[in-house]
Amino acid sequence: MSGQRKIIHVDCDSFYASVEMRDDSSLRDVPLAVGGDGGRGVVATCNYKARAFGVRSAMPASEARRLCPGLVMVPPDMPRYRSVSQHVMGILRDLTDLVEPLSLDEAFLDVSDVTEHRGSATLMARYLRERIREEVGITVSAGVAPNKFLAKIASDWKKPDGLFVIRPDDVADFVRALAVEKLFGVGKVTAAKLHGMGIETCGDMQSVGPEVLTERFGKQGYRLHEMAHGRDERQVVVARVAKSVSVERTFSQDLPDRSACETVMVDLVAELERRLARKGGSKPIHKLFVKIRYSDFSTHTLERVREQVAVPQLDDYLPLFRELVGETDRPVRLLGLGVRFRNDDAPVTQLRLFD
Ligand code: DCP
Ligand code: MG
Repeated sequence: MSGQRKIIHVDCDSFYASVEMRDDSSLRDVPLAVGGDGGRGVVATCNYKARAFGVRSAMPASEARRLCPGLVMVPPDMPRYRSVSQHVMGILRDLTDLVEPLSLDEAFLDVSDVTEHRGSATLMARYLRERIREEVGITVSAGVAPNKFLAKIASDWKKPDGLFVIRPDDVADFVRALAVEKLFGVGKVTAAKLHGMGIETCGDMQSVGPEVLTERFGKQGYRLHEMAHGRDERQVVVARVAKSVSVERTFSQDLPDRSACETVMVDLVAELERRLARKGGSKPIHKLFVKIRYSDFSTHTLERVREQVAVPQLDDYLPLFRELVGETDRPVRLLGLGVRFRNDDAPVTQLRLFD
C-alpha cells in the first residue's frame, strides 16, 4: 500500500450559470438556467436560486418553467466556459503538476508532496478557493481527503462555496454513516439492489463480506467493499505533456475590424506570456500560430515555424495575423494565438538508434 496521500477535489458551483452571472450582473439575483429554451430544450445547469424551486440539470425546459415561472433561460456559450475552465485549471496547476481534470469544471489534485502552505492540504484548498474567487470571479467547492472517492464526496458535502475535510482519523466514522447512494458508480439500480439486501449505509455494507458483494455485483462488488471501508487506491492521473499552449477569446460583441483585433492581441500576448511561464517551462518553441473565427463561424488558422523566440511578442504575431486576414475587414467573433513546442523526443531516439 502506498503511504498516506492528500487529495483535493475541486468542483465549480453551478458552473455554466456562474459564468453567466459573473458576466451579466442582471442575471445575479434571478433564478437562472442555462440550456435550450425551445419546445424540446433541456436544462444544462441552473443557479442555486432556481434549484430552490426544484429545477435540475437534464430537466426539460418546459418542466423547469412550470416549477419556476420566473425562470430566466440563457443559451450555453461553450467557448466562454472552456476559456473560464482553462483559467481555473491554470490556477490549480500553479500549485502542483499533479492535476487530473474530469470535466470542464472539476479536477483532482494530488498534493501529497506540496510543501507550500505548511504542507497542509486544508490550507491549500482554502487558498485555491480564494484565488479562483478573486481572479476568475466564480466560486468553487473543495473536498480534502486521503483518496479520490472521499475527496469527491467531500467537495459535494458543503456545496455551494464550501470546503469539507475528511482527515485520515475521521475516515472510519465518516464512511460508516455514509449512504450507499453517495458511492462512485452507485446509481438507482445498484442502490435499489443494495436496499433489497438491507444495506443502506457503508456501515451496513461492511458487515456483508466481500464474497457476497462480488457474487452479487461482479467486479463492482469488490470496489463497493473497498469503498465501504474508505479505501480507494486509484492514482491521480495527469494527462499528456503540453504540446502547445494557446489563449483565445470569444467576444460578446464581434470586433468590427483589423485594428480592433490588433488592440486585443496586446492582451492576448500578455496572457500567453503568463501561461507560458506556468505551463511551458523552458521548452523550446517550434511554431507560432494565430486563429480567427469570423461572425459567420468560419474559422481559419495560420502557423509558421519560428524557433528562435523565447517569449513571443506582439511583433512576432502581427505578420501572421495580417497574412491570415488579408486586406478586408470582416466582423470577428473569436481571436486566439499560441505556440507549439518542438518535439525533442524524436531526434533523441533516432540518435540512439545510430549510436
Ligand atoms: N452539465 C450539462 N448537463 C448535465 C450536467 C452538467 O451540460 N446533465 C454541464 C453544466 C454544468 C457543468 O456541466 O455547469 C458541470 O456539471 P456539475 O455536475 O458540476 O454541475 P454544476 O457545476 O452546474 O453545479 P454544482 O457542481 O454546483 O452542483
Ligand atoms: Mg460543478
